[in-house]
Amino acid sequence: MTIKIWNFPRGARGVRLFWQCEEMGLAYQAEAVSFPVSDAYAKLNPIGNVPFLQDGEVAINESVAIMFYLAERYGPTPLLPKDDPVALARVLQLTVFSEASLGAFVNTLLMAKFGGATEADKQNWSVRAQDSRVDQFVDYVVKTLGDRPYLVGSSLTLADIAISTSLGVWVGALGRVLPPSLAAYQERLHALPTYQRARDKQQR
Ligand SMILES: N[C@@H](CCC(=O)N[C@@H](CS)C(=O)NCC(=O)O)C(=O)O
Repeated sequence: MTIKIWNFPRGARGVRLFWQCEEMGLAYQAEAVSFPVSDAYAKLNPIGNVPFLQDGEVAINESVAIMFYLAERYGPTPLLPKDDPVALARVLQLTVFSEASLGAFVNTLLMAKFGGATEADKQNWSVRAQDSRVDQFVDYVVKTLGDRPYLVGSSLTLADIAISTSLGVWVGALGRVLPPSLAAYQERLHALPTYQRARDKQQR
């Protein structure tokens, strides 16, 4: 049985999953999805987005759900520390926050930037409100990280993989600039061999 992870050629959230597999030593296959998606892909994943995972009879979307699935199905893993309830709760909270708050708001900003018909659309009240909310979210990550190397405890967790990916989309697709402590954090994470192998799996 092979874990298959479907992703767009430049889909950051698919790399998030490749990275987790690399960390956990899981074999996986990266499957390319073209945009707009084919009818065949829409049959597999009717919502038509990426990433999407197939693992035997399991077929799911939502990258954070896939992260928890992989950790639960193939763990235990230090990425999801279960012995310490405080650390476990924080990892769960920050990993969900990476998409439910940060990633979701960044996605709507992307829609406004690339889909807004007029400058007024691209800068409407909702866009401005979400932009400033994302600034608050980023500031929250700065405060949560403090001067520590990882968001929770003393080693990499799902929270780092998840949040670093959403920050990468904010910077890469929206051209925002990370505060210095997060820029250094991102640089450290991107130097990890597991991240580099994941990024190299990415179809360009
Ligand atoms: N919350 C979802 C977001 C997925 C998402 O927005 N994926 C992007 C690519 S990174 C995408 O497929 N965009 C096109 C679309 O949603 O149709 C997740 O974490 O999987």
